[in-house]
Amino acid sequence: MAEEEVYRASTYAPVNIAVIKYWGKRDTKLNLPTNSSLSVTLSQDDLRTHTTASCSAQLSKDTLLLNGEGQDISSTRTQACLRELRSLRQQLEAKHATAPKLSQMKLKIVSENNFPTAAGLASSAAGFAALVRAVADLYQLPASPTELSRIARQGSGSACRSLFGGYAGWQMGEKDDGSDSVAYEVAPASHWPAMRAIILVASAEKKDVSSTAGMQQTVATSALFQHRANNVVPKRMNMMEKAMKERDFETFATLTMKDSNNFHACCLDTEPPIFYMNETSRAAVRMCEAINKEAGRSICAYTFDAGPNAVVYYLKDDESSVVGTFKSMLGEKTGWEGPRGQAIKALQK
Ligand code: 2P0
Repeated sequence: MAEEEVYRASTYAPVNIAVIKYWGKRDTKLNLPTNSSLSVTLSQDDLRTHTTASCSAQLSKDTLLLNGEGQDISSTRTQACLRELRSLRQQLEAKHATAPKLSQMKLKIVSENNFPTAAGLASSAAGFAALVRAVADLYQLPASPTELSRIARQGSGSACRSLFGGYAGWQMGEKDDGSDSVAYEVAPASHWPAMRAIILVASAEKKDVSSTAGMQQTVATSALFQHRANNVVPKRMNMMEKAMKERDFETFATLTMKDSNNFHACCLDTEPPIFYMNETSRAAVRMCEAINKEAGRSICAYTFDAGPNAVVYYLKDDESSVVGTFKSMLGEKTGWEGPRGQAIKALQK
């Protein structure tokens, strides 16, 4: 009988690491940012969330399971995503009288991350992107990745970029309702197959200041941040997009490192100051600088998010110079910790 039928859809969404960072909201409810951003999506084989969404008339409440543990689904962010998706499904059901009334059924969402929690990677980006696409697939919504990115952004800002593979941008938009604050594809992963990344795990501990709280402290107190949002990032967006499209690694590397440093300078300029990088992170910066100096050009680029772990981008041909040097440093036990030989390679093809 139709009432007992279980409807189900599964999908993957990758982790993305920003090279022009999102930091600051102009609307905290809708996660509307104060500047646009750009990211590189890590390979789905390495770092991704797998999510299955199902619904049936038998379910009595919405549930969300992450890595086998029940999660609080009542948060306003998750509720905003589910409300939008149900509303789109209702519109579809109104148009097609024979479509089953999935919008009236409760949802069961089951997610698994394939990367170790110890990596200290923000999983909210891949998590919300996978959740939104799994439910959209379940509801058979004719929604484009752009439309889904508008919904995922309400779960977590950076999640909108994980709806696209490869090189993705998030345009800040201008409208108060957020309808133009969406992600877009700059280039697919296949555009630059030599790109590689390694994640150096400096600490697996939870960060002191969450991104959500930290960025609003910065917005409220840092004059440097105003300069970043108004003057620095808009210029870098164009330059970085061009570097990605032209596969210009040196420009990509220079801008990636400069933007990471500019973001962390704004954190330091916040009252009270926010320290995400630690002594081990700074050792990675020095190591990249030394590798680039030795090569006579930028062959690796570090970037740090709201935590001490480094993501280092490099090209396949420079693997031995970059990874080899880091491996020898890691072998000396300089404070790096983490699974899989203390460093996680991502973007392996
Ligand atoms: C980014 N980060 O662009 C930047 C760089 C951290 C540093 O996006 O409040 O978890 O959920 O919108 O997306 C982390 O912030 O914040 C982040 P919310 P989110 O990737």
